[in-house]
Amino acid sequence: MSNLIPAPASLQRLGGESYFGEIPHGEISPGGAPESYVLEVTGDVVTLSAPDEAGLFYGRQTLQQLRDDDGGIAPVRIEDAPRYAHRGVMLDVARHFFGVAEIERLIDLLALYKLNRLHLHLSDDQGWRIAIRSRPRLTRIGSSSAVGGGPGGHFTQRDYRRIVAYAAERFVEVVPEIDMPGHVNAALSAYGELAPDGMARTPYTGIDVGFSSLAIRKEETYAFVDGVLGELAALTPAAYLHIGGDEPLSTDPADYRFFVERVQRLVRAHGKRMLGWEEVARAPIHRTTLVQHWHDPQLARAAVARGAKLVLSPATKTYLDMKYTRSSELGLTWAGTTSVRAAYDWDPATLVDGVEERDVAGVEAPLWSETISTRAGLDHLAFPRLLGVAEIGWSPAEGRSWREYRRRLAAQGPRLDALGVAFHADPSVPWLSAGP
Ligand code: TNX
Repeated sequence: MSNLIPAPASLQRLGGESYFGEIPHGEISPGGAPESYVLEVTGDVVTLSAPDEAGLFYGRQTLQQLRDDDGGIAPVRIEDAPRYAHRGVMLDVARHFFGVAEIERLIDLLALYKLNRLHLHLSDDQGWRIAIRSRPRLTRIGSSSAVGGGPGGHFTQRDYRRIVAYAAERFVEVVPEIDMPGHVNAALSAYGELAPDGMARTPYTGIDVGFSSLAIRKEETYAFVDGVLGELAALTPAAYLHIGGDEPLSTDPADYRFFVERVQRLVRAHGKRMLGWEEVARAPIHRTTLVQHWHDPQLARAAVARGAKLVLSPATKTYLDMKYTRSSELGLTWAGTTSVRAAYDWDPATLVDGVEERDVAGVEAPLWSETISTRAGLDHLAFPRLLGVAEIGWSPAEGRSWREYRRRLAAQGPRLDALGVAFHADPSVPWLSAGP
């Protein structure tokens, strides 16, 4: 069934009185897919069972979504399971920094819509956002800049652990990204010896990409990368470390392949799997590496040919930083404009020729932050488009249609209002008013 309630085709309505009691925790019962659940509501009782705690959690989320305005839940039976294991959002905290409170609020919203990955883009040309004990200048120097010259900021390791724990309580895994070998101006402002010419860079506050690179043939670079990845691996319970790898426009192609292969070995030596933007498929990647498709169908096919699976983040559909329309105030347009409909009206199994359902680990919506620095800006770009991506990640393709979805999305308006989410009330959706 769908994760935006109610989905008419996929839940079985039962007769009788509504249920007004508490929502139970539910019971673990073996069998069934990970994160799945079965629930039944009658006037007297709710039964909820799942093979794991995540499934119980999602069952409770559904029950909450089923409550009507009077607090009742109409009798129903639901058997529900996610289509993909990876259902994510990425937040770029490097171009503009967002602090712990904003991240925790975002995690709450992810959990409500059954998203289970938060990918944090922790470094870029404009700022380095996570404290690394062995390299104190990364944050002392590298975190003080941001796009447009804002104040910057960073997470202490304690902050990061707190985010990871908060997320885990809501069955969200944090995937940290250190973007390399390009997008490293902030790191080079702190440790000039890592630059190809050995010269420290000045902080960067613009939004161009592709001008920086680590020195690929210096051993010092791998000591640095190993130190950073080691600390991150120790802080991160999730299976994956994201090494970026996008837009290596200032790195020689052979050097790039050498770098990715070497860093992949470091990731694996720290007991993790590698995740990288699609460009990493140019290198001989391992089949346990996940490749994040954003743009180029050929690289997606190259990744699959190497036996790797894909996280689908097509820029034309899932980039939450694209403007809704030409007249939107916030956002970029390099991939075009993305309507609420366009963000929903696609299917992972048919997105890229030569990429089949079995090649897809999941979907992820990236929110790059060149044009946003506030909660309101984040809300506006992410909502409601993120809900569409969440549904694509969870629900089967059969029975999904924009005509039907837009009505269920409309019903989320009052809910988002109640949560204080400053969503974009796009005119293509017949929003319900928030009530009297
Ligand atoms: C491309 S897509 C980037 C980012 C920008 C984004 C803006 C990708 C892996 N890299 O560096 O922030 O476009 O939309």
